[in-house]
Amino acid sequence: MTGEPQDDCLFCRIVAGTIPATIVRETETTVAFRDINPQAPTHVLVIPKAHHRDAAALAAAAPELAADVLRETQAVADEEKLESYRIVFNTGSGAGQTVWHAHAHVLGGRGLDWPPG
Ligand code: D5M
Repeated sequence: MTGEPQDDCLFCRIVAGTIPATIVRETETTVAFRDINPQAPTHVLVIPKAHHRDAAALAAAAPELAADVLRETQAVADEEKLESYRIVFNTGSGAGQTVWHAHAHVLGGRGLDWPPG
């Protein structure tokens, strides 16, 4: 069920501490950790602690939590001293989503092309 921890969800396990991650920030409702396969000098994922399968489900079920995630992306950008950066929510497999727990990518520290691939 949306919002409930899922035993088979990688990011729920990171929230629970049963899979290690390099955590850079944590709030009551969110965790931010370094991506295991970084695509830029700074590549941090910000997730809600509650399980929602993607950004659309998160925004529909828990808009205040979605706002917490967005606020945390900005806190990460500040801490990492990023002047320009990109916030990405890959939503759906056609957009490259591979982990089905909503997450924002914070990418920066290099020039970023537009449009993305
Ligand atoms: O992004 C999913 C991202 O999750 C992808 O960039 C790799 C990252 N990932 C996968 N496993 C881990 C662990 N264990 N720690 C940190 N980061 C991880 P998507 O938008 O779904 O393609």
